[in-house]
Amino acid sequence: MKQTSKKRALITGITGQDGSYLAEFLASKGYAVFGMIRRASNDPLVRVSDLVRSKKVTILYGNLRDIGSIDRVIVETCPDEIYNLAAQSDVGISFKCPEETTEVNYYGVGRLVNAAMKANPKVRIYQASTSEMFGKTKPPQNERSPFAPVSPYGEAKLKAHQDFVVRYRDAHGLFICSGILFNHESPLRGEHFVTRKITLSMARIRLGLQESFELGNLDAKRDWGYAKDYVEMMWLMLQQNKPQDFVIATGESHTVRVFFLEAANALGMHVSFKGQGLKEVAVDEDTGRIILRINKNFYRPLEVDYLLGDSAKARRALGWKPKTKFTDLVKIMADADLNQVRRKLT
Ligand code: NAP
Ligand code: F7E
Repeated sequence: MKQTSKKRALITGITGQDGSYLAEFLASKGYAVFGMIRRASNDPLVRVSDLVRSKKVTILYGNLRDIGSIDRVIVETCPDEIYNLAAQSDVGISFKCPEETTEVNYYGVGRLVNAAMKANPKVRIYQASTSEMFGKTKPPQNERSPFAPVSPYGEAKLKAHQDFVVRYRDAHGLFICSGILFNHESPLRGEHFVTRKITLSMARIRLGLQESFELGNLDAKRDWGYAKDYVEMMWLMLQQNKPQDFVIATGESHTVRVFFLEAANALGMHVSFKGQGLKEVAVDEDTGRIILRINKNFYRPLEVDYLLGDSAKARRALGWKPKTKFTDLVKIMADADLNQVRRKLT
């Protein structure tokens, strides 16, 4: 009987939130999974699942800033599919480090795509594009909406989408797709993103380990989904007959303020807001203590006010349906942080 060899998938950014979930998903589909990581001064695998830490995923050192390392990783892994999740993904930081952001999120994509295409013109590539490319565009946003990014992060991602996804598909017949994903969160989310900052801080306040914390703009609206639900769509995009771009979103949008209130609710806390503008605070009704203050340093020089995705195309073509409701997502994150903080106490 003819042995069918395993499909080979290379994930860049495997140490991040999506990389970890995607590695688990692809391994469950029977793929040989390879992950590219960059050198760090401490354990780069702290945030990821046991599977990524286990020998079931092959880890290789490489950096999107280093063409030699990318060439070597591609030669050593011979991937059928590449998922480019590596990025400087923090929008706020992109205003402070625009050059690093452009270097990784734009030029890095070009290095990877060129190296991959040279090694195997039939390779299939997923590019992690983003709702930040819509920026100031009026909601709801879909694949036909104009792009209007306001941050160096959004700009670099948009240029990568235009130059290395759309143009390479047209000019070279490359199988490359952009997943235009709206915000997606989980217990593996980096601690500086607003959702995880809220659930982690609130869990610590609830257990008496922290008095208060600070946020910036409470009125920005985001379409927040559950990261674990989103990674399957990355894979499905690469299984289609034709490469195409898809918006993936829940179609529901909430303010940061509502996320905070929902997290308090999930942790059994009673909170209320008092005051206005930079003087606004949130008070824990049970203790009378101020637990949240506004700090203007957490505001961005330019803000994306309102993101709300229309994923009708993905619903039709990929059968996409978000499985996890907003309140369940907040509960999953709040419970995970409460348990994690409790575990550290014992
Ligand atoms: P994340 O947790 O911040 O992970 C980013 C990954 O990129 C990390 O593994 C990081 O490695 C790696 N990386 C950064 N610079 C690199 C470089 N120069 N060379 C190689 N690797 C590098 O991000 P995520 O939330 O999982 O998001 C995954 C991708 O989707 C990103 O491209 C992001 O821009 C995009 N995206 C995310 C969302 C969202 O809501 N999560 C929405 C739309 C698009 P270290 O661990 O060493 O830092
Ligand atoms: O901010 C506001 C902030 O940093 C959300 C990345 O994954 O999703 C993410 O980008 C909102 C913004 O995510 C704080 O001003 C208030 O309006 O959690 P965030 P993001 O900027 O939406 C997109 C789709 C990506 O592609 C990105 O890679 O929350 N906000 N106070 C705050 N944000 C942070 N981080 N910290 C605060 O204290």
